[in-house]
Amino acid sequence: MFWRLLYVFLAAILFSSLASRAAQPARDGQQIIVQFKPGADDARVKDKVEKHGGRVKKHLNSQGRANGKGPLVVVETGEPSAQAVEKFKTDPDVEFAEPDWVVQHQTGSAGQAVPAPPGTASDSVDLVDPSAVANDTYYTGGYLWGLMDSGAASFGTRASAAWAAGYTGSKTVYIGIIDEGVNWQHADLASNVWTNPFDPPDGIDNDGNGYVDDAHGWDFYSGDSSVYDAGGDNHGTHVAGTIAAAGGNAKGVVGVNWNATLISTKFLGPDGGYTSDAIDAVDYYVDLKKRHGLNIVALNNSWGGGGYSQALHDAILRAAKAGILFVAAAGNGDANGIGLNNDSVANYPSNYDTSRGTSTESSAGYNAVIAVAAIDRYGALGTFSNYGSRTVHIGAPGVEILSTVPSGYNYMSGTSMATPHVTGAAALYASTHPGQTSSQIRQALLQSATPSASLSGKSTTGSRLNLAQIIAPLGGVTGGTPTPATFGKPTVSNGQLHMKLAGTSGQRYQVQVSPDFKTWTNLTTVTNNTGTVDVADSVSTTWSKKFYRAITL
Ligand SMILES: [Ca+2]
Ligand SMILES: [Ca+2]
Ligand SMILES: [Ca+2]
Ligand SMILES: [Ca+2]
Repeated sequence: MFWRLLYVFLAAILFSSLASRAAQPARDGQQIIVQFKPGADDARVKDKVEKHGGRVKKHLNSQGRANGKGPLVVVETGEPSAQAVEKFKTDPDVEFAEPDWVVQHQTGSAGQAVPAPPGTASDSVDLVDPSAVANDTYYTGGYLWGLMDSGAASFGTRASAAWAAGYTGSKTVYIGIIDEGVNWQHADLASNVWTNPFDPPDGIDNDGNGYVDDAHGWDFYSGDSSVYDAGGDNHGTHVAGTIAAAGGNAKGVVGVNWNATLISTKFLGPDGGYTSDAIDAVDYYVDLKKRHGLNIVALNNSWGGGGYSQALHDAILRAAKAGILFVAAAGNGDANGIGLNNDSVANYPSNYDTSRGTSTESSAGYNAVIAVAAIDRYGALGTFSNYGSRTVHIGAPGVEILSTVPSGYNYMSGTSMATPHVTGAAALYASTHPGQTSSQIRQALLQSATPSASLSGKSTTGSRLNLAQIIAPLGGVTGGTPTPATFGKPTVSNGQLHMKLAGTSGQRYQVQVSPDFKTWTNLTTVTNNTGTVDVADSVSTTWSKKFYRAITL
């Protein structure tokens, strides 16, 4: 009797803790996930499911099958999932059964007026990036605090320092976005969205991955190939822009990466999404990486909710073994939006750990999960942001983040917005360190982070993301440190472009020019004797844009 009472008491505590998380969503299916043992074939699975009063909704496209695992199945139960799970658990053909948790994206308030796009660049400014970093108008207007570098006091990621050193990402780095869909036609995203070369749109699943014409990814929410559906997908499109909105196109925003290749898997709709669809999404990327060799570096997971899922843990373990990082939002607090301690009550998926295996999938030998808390522009932890000295790894900008949405640009706040800064950092780092393993990339991101009072005792590193620290020290520029933000606005006279270069008096500079921020050519050397010095260049050019930078000699 005593033990029975104790059990009930514990269950009550767990239940109340879970209940204090985000409110239960409408898409609360009476459905469960069942992992069958290897011997069970499809007919046996169907029999067993019907015997327990359920219906096979679908077979997951589990990569586990390749490793000799049995079928992984979503079952519609017609009764509360907890009740159904108990029935299946005791079946000798079943490895494990669990609720198919409904999860939500992790965005807090979005309420903030969007500034008008700061003046469309004039002809002369279009030719020259006055800050010598990025010419995207919301960047030059100072709205993208999360990417900026205003010196030691900056709480942004200082991505601009990496750009100034010439590192702006690469199309050969692939990132998976498991979220709502992404508007792949957005003018500031289109150039960085993946088009599947293995499955042209012809009504046939040419690459045999189970998804017909998955041209830009797959929509697991609706079970179709359109990863963007008009009227929604704000959150997924916003996340995509922070990772890799096109940079240097004199338009809108810029992502941590100016260039990258984004692959969208939609599984969230207005009423959330099922964990089973997230599992299929993870395996979708594992398949692309394993069969086609795509350099998929990380998956962005700005969502969460529900309880532990062994089936999802197994999928993340499979991804980790394929060298794919799993970057996850720490979560946005309780029903009142007050941040919670993930050490006390686990938040999923950010609390998964791939250094630990399960009864069905062995350890990956390292943790591929990076759990991300949100900070604001003053370095404070977002009031909504979850934290955890053992379970949250790093902080990143997540309050008042301006990025792409289907209709243009908008602000959003949440650990959802912090997460893509870290995913973007993994991509940028991978583009500059091509030989590194996922474990090394993760270690580099965490070790180079900057200690922050607000994250001390609230994360394993006690630190915030710092791209100046992780990427800029690579150098790659001989003769000194690039000095961004030192050019004045250009003027044109007598066929010459003139810019004032401000800097240290007496300093000599090598001025370089580039059409794409990648290849730099020496233009001239100048010595700054009076605080500013005039730099001149011909206006005639075959390039559509010109970027300038100055390097101390
Ligand atoms: Ca096709
Ligand atoms: Ca396909
Ligand atoms: Ca769709
Ligand atoms: Ca842009």
